[in-house]
Amino acid sequence: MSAAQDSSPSTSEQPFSAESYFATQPPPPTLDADVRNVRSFVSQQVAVGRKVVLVTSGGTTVPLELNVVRFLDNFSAGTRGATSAEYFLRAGYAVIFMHRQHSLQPFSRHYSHSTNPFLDFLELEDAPQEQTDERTVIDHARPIITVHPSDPEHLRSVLSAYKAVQKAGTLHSVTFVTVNEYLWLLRAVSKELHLLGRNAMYYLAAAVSDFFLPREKMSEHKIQSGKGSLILEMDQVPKTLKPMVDEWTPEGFIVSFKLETDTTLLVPKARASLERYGHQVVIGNELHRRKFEVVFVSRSSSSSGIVGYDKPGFEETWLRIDEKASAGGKEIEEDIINELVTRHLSWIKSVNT
Ligand code: PAZ
Repeated sequence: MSAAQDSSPSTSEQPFSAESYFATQPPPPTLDADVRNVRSFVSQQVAVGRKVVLVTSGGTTVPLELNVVRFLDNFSAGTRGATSAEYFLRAGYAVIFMHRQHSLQPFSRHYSHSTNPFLDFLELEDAPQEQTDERTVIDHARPIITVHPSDPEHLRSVLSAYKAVQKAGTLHSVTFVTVNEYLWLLRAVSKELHLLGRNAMYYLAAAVSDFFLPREKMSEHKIQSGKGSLILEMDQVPKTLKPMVDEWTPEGFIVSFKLETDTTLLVPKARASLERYGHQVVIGNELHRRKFEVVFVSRSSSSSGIVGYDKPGFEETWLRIDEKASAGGKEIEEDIINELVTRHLSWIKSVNT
């Protein structure tokens, strides 16, 4: 039976709340192991008093079948998340990098198959032949591999940052593919980070689907063609910012992203999100300009910050980089992370004032 032909009554005429979602949709089988690893990483960071940021990155999929052949995907290469993770590491944070499997990752992103294929840096050279006596020549036959990067200085600096992070043990990766895996992981990891109180930051750059097919509405087998058009009715993915702020990690410094294709919507939608969920910052970005400009929207310092108590005022800060500078290697994430590190610090200090 296809999803379109499923005649079972909709279980979700009311949109899913986070609570009803987690009560009805199954956790991924790897969740417990993932949580154990995150817990051990977090306790190591707590022991040395390091701040931790959860970076989410890449797009989520929405499978259409239980034996999945087809799925809907969300746009995102994972560039924002992978790049930002490097700057957070440089700023002294430990990073939990929760990313879509096979999307870009910190450090290796510089040598992805499309931007800088690593094999193109490698050359095969004949091994020297060794003559043991007049008649015998040992031909080692295996050519030597030599590395010729186009920009050796760049490779050296990426490699040394990567090795330093490996040695310090400050980067921990967790992967998701589906929106369901993402939601379960987000809740579980946020609860683990709760231990850090204000020392935890959440940088939610993943492109998460707004709609999904609940398990009970999914076809078990591949949806068959030949019966006309496919009509799908999808449910709304529950909003996670509200329970994050209210329950999972009330002390965390939470930064969400808002992607639009119409720039004029960025600020009003970011304000609405802050008003509705009560977190700290929304970073707005327009699809085609996202590498050159973003807008930080937050509650203005004059407002009480208590949602529903008074009408909050908002302030906007635009960060921009020159397109020429970008072509020369400047990354807007460097400025985004500098700004957030400053804001996070003053927010931590504000608890004592
Ligand atoms: O991964 P990428 O660099 O190609 O894109 C980053 C982004 C545009 C997905 C991110 O900056 C973002 O806006 N994430 C939130 C998307 C949203 O749900 O509105």
